[in-house]
Amino acid sequence: MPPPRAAPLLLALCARLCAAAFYSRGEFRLAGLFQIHGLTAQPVCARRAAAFKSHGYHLAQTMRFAVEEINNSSALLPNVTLGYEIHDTCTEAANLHATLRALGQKGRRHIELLSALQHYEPRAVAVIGPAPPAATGALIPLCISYEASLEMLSLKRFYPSFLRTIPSDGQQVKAIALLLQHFRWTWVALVGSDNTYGRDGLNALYELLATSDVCVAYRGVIPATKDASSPEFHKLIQILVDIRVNVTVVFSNRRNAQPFFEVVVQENITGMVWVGSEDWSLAQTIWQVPGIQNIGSVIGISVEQAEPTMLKHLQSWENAKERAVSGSAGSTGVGGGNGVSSSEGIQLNCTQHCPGCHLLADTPDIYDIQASYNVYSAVYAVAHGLHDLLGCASGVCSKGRVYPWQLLQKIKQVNFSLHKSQISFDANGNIRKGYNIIAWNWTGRSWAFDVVGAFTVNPDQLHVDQSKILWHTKDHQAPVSVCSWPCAAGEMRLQQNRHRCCFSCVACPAGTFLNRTALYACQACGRDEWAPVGSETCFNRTVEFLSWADPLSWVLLIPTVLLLLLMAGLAVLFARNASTPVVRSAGGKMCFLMLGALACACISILFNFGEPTWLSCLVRFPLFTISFTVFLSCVATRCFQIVCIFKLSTRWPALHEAWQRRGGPALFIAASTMAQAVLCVVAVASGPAGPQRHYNVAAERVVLECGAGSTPGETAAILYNVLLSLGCFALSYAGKDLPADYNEAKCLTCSLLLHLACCAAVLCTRSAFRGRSAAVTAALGALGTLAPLLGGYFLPKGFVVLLRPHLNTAERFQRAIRSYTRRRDD
Ligand SMILES: *[C@@H]1O[C@H](CO)[C@@H](O)[C@H](O)[C@H]1NC(C)=O
Ligand SMILES: *[C@@H]1O[C@H](CO)[C@@H](O)[C@H](O)[C@H]1NC(C)=O
Ligand SMILES: *[C@@H]1O[C@H](CO)[C@@H](O)[C@H](O)[C@H]1NC(C)=O
Ligand SMILES: *[C@@H]1O[C@H](CO)[C@@H](O)[C@H](O)[C@H]1NC(C)=O
Ligand SMILES: *[C@@H]1O[C@H](CO)[C@@H](O)[C@H](O)[C@H]1NC(C)=O
Ligand SMILES: *[C@@H]1O[C@H](CO)[C@@H](O)[C@H](O)[C@H]1NC(C)=O
Ligand SMILES: *[C@@H]1O[C@H](CO)[C@@H](O)[C@H](O)[C@H]1NC(C)=O
Ligand SMILES: *[C@@H]1O[C@H](CO)[C@@H](O)[C@H](O)[C@H]1NC(C)=O
Ligand SMILES: CC(=O)N[C@H]1CO[C@H](CO)[C@@H](O)[C@@H]1O
Repeated sequence: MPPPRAAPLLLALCARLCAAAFYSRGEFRLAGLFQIHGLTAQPVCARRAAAFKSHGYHLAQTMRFAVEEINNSSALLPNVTLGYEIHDTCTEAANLHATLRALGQKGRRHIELLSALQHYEPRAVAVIGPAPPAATGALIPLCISYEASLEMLSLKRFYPSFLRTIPSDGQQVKAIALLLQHFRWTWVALVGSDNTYGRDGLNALYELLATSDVCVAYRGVIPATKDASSPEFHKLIQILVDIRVNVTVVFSNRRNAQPFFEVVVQENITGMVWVGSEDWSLAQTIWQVPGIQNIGSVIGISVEQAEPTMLKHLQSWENAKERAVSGSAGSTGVGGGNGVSSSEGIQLNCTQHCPGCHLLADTPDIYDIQASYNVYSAVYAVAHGLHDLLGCASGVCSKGRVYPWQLLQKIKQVNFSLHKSQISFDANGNIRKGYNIIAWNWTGRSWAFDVVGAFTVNPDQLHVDQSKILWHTKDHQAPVSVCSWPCAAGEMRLQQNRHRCCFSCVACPAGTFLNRTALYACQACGRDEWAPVGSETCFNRTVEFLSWADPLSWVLLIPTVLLLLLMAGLAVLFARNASTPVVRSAGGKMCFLMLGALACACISILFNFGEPTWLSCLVRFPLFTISFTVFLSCVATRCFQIVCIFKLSTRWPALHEAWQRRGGPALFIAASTMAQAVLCVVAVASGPAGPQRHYNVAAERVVLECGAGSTPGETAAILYNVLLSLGCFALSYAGKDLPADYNEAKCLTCSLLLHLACCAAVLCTRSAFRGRSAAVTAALGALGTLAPLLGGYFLPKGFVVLLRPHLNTAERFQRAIRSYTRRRDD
């Protein structure tokens, strides 16, 4: 990249104006660029009116001190002497020239040599300067800046050989963003100065905040005028008042911040928190603005405080120098110190004031101290790089040629501790260094500041001690700056306008929850979960079934077991008295089939308890229905037979004989059972088998049931049993006038009625009860069916067999039949 066309002209102008102010010989020379003379109106450095810049002077002194200290040191660069040449940059144009001059190759004109960077050996191995001049950014082989913080300089594409010992503004922006987030200030205004520093800083901050939960209510530019009465200022302040923010970030340099705060004071703005960028937050010109005490709280970013030991050494060294100067008063040249002499005559015009300059310099302010520590670090970084490059670690330094590009590589890798702080550079050549967070303190007689926190890099972290901040608020608590107050727990934010921070609150509906990491939408719960209205979590839905441990299970199990025991007892009793007329009239061997069927039906009740499984679901319904069909079929044949004996056998004896001989009862029972079995198979096959989870019965429960509930097949099977019962009912009713001992009619009719009522109840409530209650009703229904039938059919007979043996004789039966026949014949 060739230098811009204007450069030769500027060079011609400046070459005669500014040049090395101090220099010292050495094997390796460092160039330092400092603005020792300031120019305001005309770019003529030599004017006697040239303002003396104590800031630049302090920095130059620091560089001399650092070089001397390294020279004196036996550990760093042993037996190697460093030299320096310090140029007064005076102006931007002179800065360009001074840079080129410092890098000029011995004996050659600087413009030519720019073509062969690889082989060129400049007079100085490195330049320590305020900033790489814009035109030469890419050309300087090695430049370390002590005060250029622009984030743009991190772009290694444009500034490949640029390093700095001041943190980049990108870091500062991160620190400010973290600070706003720390205090939960989500409604803030940003104003920046109208220059690269302010614009770039504000842009970066704006972009960073866009990804956070902080909203920028307003973003403005401080007018570039120094005139505090300008209406633009008042308009800006008026906007800040109108948008009702309590926190304003001022990313500005000190020059532009001063009139801004003058207007803030004029407009009587109080009760605002001002977050300051590093350039103005400790600047004297700002805190000296009259009336600024009342503008609210000022919290600022400042470069980490310099190590005090270095300052003490520097000060005593300077004092020693000063004494030496006053000792040899009137001597020519600059400083007159050890190894320092003025160079050629033309430079004198630039430094004419200098014999007395240190006397003009007032005590360094905090800003000077930080910058001088940056210069000090830069010199040490170069020394450490050189130390590495020359192989001094082995004890002897090889004093060969040093090309800046070699040195650059080494400096980028340095990692050393300097007065307790660690110094190293990141990939972009920025020093790894954090910031202090400071707060203004007006409680004393004059302005003071407290360090209230720190921002440390790698990883980026902010630590703030809130108790050290003196807030302007009445309750001395951190002020609030929000657009909308946070929603209550479980309430979703409904954005009101283009700002995310302005919202209304809506409770999350049931079945959804608010994830605290996504506050703008409620999220649906999983299928096995539920949530009430306005919830922040989902709860597991309980899986519902009738468990064995349920007290209701016990209530149902006890009668079931008793019933089973009763059946067993009856079976034993009947087996012992199998030949008695009562047992024979009850059906003889068929009694055992009936009792067995009832027992099976009773056992099927047990499958209603516990978590439904494939087996229990598959067995439960068919076992009960088929067993019950067997029982009802037996009852039906019994009733039919009794009716036959007394009524049919006399009227149609042939029919009765055929029924008996061909095994009519057995055939009927088998056929009826087969029919029911087919119905059951259809019922099981038609619906989904096995346990099913039902999700829409209740919000907080998952109902675990067999199958899909009532299928048509099941209903048909139940109806078939109802039909059978009705048949039994009709038959037993037909035999109601038969002899009492043969006649189960009264009890049986009663039990059948009870059974039918149970069936009706079960059929009607099938769809009303789900899960646990469905299992309970099923068990209850089965018990309600089985117990009356057992009681109505077998208990009276058992009672007679056991307690009324005198009624259980053949004679009594004969008599009964005879009396019946007589009655009928009458
Ligand atoms: C370097 O050593 C000389 C002589 O020993 C001493 O006067 C000077 O103050 C030292 N400089 C620094 C910076 O320590
Ligand atoms: C430094 O130089 C002196 C004399 O020139 C010599 O005696 C001494 O050994 C050297 N030290 C190192 C570490 O090179
Ligand atoms: C600010 O206060 C002063 C004195 O209290 C008053 O004279 C001045 O008009 C006020 N300025 C504004 C803009 O309110
Ligand atoms: C310094 O500048 C003045 C005029 O500004 C001039 O008269 C004088 O000769 C210059 N001195 C040197 C040493 O060039
Ligand atoms: C520098 O060295 C220190 C200790 O010697 C180490 O903790 C730190 O990680 C190093 N930094 C880098 C960037 O290598
Ligand atoms: C600013 O602070 C006041 C008083 O502390 C408070 O009432 C107001 O809501 C705050 N404004 C914002 C935007 O937070
Ligand atoms: C909330 O959202 C985050 C990120 O999207 C996710 O990691 C987390 O698991 C969610 N929390 C809940 C309870 O779902
Ligand atoms: C919810 O259920 C899941 C698995 O089903 C289990 O891991 C989790 O611990 C349960 N959560 C609670 C709060 O019980
Ligand atoms: C600038 C400075 O202090 N230079 C000195 C460096 O150290 C050597 C010897 O150690 C001296 O000769 C230089 O004057």
